[in-house]
Amino acid sequence: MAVSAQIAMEACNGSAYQVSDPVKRALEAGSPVVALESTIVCHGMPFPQNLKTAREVEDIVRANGAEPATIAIIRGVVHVGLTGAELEDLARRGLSVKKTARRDIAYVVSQKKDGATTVSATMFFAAKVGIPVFVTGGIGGVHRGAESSMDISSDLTELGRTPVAVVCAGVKSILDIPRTLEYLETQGVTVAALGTDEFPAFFTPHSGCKAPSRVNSEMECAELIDANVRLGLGSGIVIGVPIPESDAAASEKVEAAIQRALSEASGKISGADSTPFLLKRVNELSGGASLQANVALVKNNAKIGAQIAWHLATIHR
Ligand code: PSU
Ligand code: MN
Repeated sequence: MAVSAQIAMEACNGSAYQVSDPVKRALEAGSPVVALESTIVCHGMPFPQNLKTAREVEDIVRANGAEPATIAIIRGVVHVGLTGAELEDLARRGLSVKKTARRDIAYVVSQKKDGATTVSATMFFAAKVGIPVFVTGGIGGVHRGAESSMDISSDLTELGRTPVAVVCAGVKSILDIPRTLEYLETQGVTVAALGTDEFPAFFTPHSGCKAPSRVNSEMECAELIDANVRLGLGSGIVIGVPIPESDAAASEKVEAAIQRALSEASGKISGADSTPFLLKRVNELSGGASLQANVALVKNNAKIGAQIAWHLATIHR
C-alpha cells in the first residue's frame, strides 16, 4: 500500500467511515482511484438523468483504469465508494437528501442523516482516505453580487486547505469568474487549464479569463499533483478541462437563460439554495441545452481524471 494511503486509512479506522471493498483494495494496492461527489447527483441534475450520468461516469472511470469512489453520507456514516443500490437510492431521493458542505458534516453525521457531499465536503473526505484526484462538473465560486451578499462557496476555502486536485470544467457564468480566480489566488490554490491558456467557463471553453497555469497532458497534470504532494503545500489544485467544442452549449442560448435565472433569483433565493436553483432554472429556460452540455462535460472530465489518476499511480510506484 502507498504509505500515504495507509496512514490516511488508519486515521479513519474505528471512525464514522465505510470504505467500500473495491476502493479499499485499490487504495491498498496503490492503484488509481477517483473520488466523485454526490451533490451533483442529488441537487445538480434531475432524476433520472442524474442516475444515468452517475453510473456512466463510474463506468468511464473504470474503463480508463481507475476505481470510482463516489462519496456520500448514509445514515450518519461517511461512505467512500457506493454500491449500485446506494447510488440509485440517493439519485431517486434527490433534493430530499441534505446538501452537505464542510460546515454541515458534523451535523449530518451526529444526527445520523443522509448527506449529498459538495466539492468542499467531498475533498475533505477524499483527503482523509488518501485519494488525491477528484472529478466533478464544476466547482462553486464567488457569486455575482458577493461584494454585498458575501456568498462565496466553501469549495474555494476548502481548496485552500486540502491537498486534492479537482478536475472540472471550470466555473459557470452564473458565478463571477474573475473574482473566483482572484479568491483562489488569495487562498493559494494552483489553477491550471488543460491544453489551453484560457480558464474554461463550464458550458463553454471560453471565459475571457487567462488561466494562471497551463498543462498540456494528463501526465503533466499528474506531475503537478505529485509536486504539490511532495512539497507538502497542503492546498488543493483546480484542473480546468474545457468542454469539448462539439458539446458546448449554444452559448447565446445558455447565456440568455443564465441572465434570466439570475434576475429571477435576485432578492428571493440565497445561500445554499442558490446554485441548485440556478442550475435548474437555466436548464428549464435553455430547453434542456444546459443539462445536455453538463452531462457531456462530466463524462469528459471522468475520462481525463481517470487518466490523470492512472499516471499519478505510475509515478508513485
Ligand atoms: N456546479 C454544478 N453542479 C453542481 C454544483 C456546482 O454545475 O452540482 C454543486 C457542487 O456540489 C458544488 C456546490 O460543490 O454545487 C457549490 O454550492 P455552493 O455554491 O452553495 O457552495
Ligand atoms: Mn454559498
